[in-house]
Amino acid sequence: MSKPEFSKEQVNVVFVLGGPGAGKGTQCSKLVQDHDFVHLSAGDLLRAEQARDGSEVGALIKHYITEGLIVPQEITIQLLNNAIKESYGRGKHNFLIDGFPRKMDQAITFEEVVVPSKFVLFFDCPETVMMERLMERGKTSGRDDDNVESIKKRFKTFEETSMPVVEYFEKQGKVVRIVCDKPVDEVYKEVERAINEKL
Ligand code: UP5
Ligand code: MG
Repeated sequence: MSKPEFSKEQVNVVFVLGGPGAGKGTQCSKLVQDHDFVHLSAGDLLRAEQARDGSEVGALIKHYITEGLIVPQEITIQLLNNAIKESYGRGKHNFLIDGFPRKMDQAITFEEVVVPSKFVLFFDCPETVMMERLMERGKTSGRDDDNVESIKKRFKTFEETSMPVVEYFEKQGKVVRIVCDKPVDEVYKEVERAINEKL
């Protein structure tokens, strides 16, 4: 087996997982303001690739996202690897990888090929709360997947495909579970505590 691109000494990777609308992006943005992190949202990278003129995989990405399905790992891992390399070249070492890995194959390949993660922040939030947040955001977000049909599909994929990833890391003792059904700043206090303890 080949070595990962980066070692754990060179790069700190924190995976930020949780259901659609749990608040991953919101909390990562706050962490970036107060700490020396680069925030890489796999969903944002995929949406940017979808919108890029001349992208050969744009239509495929749009289909997967609208259906709430997981885009084939080759595409997402390459986008993440490129983004990490680019930031590392600018002297950055700490990365929040938001919304990834959300399928077992991605978890294993990323750690084999790019870098093993340090730990996982898992945002735990009831579906009713996430649905409310996403429907509200959908009024202005312009996201192809912020509508009831897509949201229900995203919830199903999260339960069936992404929760096994959380359980896989839980067995390794790498997961910090954070309850997210609280105001943003209260959630953030717990997030910061986890970061200060674990990194
Ligand atoms: N909000 C946030 N926190 C709040 C709080 N504590 N109290 C009250 N309101 C709160 O938040 C969502 C909304 O809730 C916002 O309006 C916010 O103000 C409010 P946000 O921080 O955006 O939540 P987040 O968890 O980031 O929700 P998001 O919709 O981005 O999560 P998803 O996981 O669904 O989306 P992502 O962009 O990661 O992925 C989209 C799709 O891309 C996937 O469904 C999949 O098709 C594809 N994908 C892949 O195929 N592979 C990947 O590796 C990643 C994505
Ligand atoms: Mg997000």
